[in-house]
Amino acid sequence: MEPDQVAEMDSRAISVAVVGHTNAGKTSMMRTLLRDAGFGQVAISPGTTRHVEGGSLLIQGEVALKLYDTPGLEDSIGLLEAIENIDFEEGRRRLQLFLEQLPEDTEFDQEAKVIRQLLEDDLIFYVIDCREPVLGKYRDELKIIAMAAKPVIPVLNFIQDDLSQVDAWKHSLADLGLHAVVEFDTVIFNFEDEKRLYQKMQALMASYHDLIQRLIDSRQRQWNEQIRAAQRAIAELMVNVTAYRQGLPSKQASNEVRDSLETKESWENKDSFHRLIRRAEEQSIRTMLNIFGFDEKDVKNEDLPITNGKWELDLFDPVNLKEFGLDAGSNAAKGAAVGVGIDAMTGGLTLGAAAALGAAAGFVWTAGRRYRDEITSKFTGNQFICVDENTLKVLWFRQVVLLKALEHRGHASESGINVAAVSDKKLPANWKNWMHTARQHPKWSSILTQDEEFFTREREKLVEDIVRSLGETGNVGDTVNADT
Ligand SMILES: Nc1nc2c(ncn2[C@@H]2O[C@H](COP(=O)(O)OP(=O)(O)O)[C@@H](O)[C@H]2O)c(=O)[nH]1
Ligand SMILES: [Mg+2]
Repeated sequence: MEPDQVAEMDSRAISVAVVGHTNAGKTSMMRTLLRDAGFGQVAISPGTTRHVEGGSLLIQGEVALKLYDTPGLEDSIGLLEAIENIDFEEGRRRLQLFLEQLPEDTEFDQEAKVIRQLLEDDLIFYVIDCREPVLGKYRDELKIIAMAAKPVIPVLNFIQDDLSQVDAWKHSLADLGLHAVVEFDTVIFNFEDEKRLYQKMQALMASYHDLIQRLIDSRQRQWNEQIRAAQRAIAELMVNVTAYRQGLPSKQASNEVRDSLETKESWENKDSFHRLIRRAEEQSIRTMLNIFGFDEKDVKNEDLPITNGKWELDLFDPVNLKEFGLDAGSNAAKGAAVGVGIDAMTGGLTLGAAAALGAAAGFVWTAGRRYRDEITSKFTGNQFICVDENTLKVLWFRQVVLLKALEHRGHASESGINVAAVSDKKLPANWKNWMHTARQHPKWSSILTQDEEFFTREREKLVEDIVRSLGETGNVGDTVNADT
């Protein structure tokens, strides 16, 4: 870019007036753009926002965009009449005169605040509830807004609603010379829609091109980082839980556990075992909510704000298996306790085979160091309790659908996290390998402790493999069916 052009580029923050009819979703839009569920007040009743309230979008700590939420325009027909009574042609001056001549006890108290904001700000977002037909009152609102002579971006809200009339609105807006329309549902969030909003700004405000580009880049970076951090949280959880095991003191005790698992009697450590795994899941959920900036106050220990079917279920509730289309298998058929299995698989070998390997190796452990505990345990009679594979699958699906739900949750959303039915019940292609690898490395689990063997290159590789598959598929997986 030429130096003289640089001089023309504006790097001041852009101020935006968010205006529109009452209940169109102005405050909701603020919340979603600011990623702040606590901004302002949102309600179905009119006149919830009575004052102008502002919030900022930052690029590396510096304000790039100032957004001003305004009270709703209620009586736009009366307001337009009052403004048109002012004998002055040019729009902006007319609005100024209207404000100057306003009596103390005016009925247009709220509207005056909006008009002041229209005159002050650089750009206007006109928020539309597009479930509404294009009525005269909206045309009147737009006439008033046009007098401010600022670029206007009509924002079509409630686009996901069955009643929405997106095309009719676009048509009418085009009639009024407004073409830079965006569709932006303030409750169901879509990052690409937000990006399009900034791109429309860029098209309308050439002198701010670079600043807006930096804003787009910064938001994109932040979004990518959030997704990646959430994917890592899932991968870490899976490795931690899969690798986790509890030793059983003696062969006799383990036989008792095996019996009790198969007869559904309670095994005395079962509750604490379940608690540990549940806690790991809850921590991961909390981490993900935090990553996406959702309110910590909604997250109580056993009362996660996750509703609809499977999410109200405890991780170990057998109903999960059906919800996720998993085969309950032989354990459930026997009425065995859910969620715990005896690790008879020692690095993919049965205990008998591991013992044979140990014997064949003549206790030379270099070839199978990681089997040492298991092989030793065979001789000393120890066995291990671990999380059974069905529970691992349930854990995986729950995390994956949670991530999808959070990616599309606007900060104006008032309902619990709505997790739609899992359409794709496929596991990632490498699922078996991953689980197998994690099982072989009990020290990779941070469920209870982290020792020096925790942060190994091999573990990191496994975590990154899982992250990659979460990023690649965009859905739950490719080729392996959950039931296999
Ligand atoms: N389903 C849905 N509800 C929305 C949407 N935008 C706003 N709402 C709800 O509509 C009501 C009014 O929203 P609010 O942001 O207070 O409107 P304002 O008066 O323009 O500030 C609130 O109950 C919001 O939760 C949307 O895009 N979809
Ligand atoms: Mg409001």
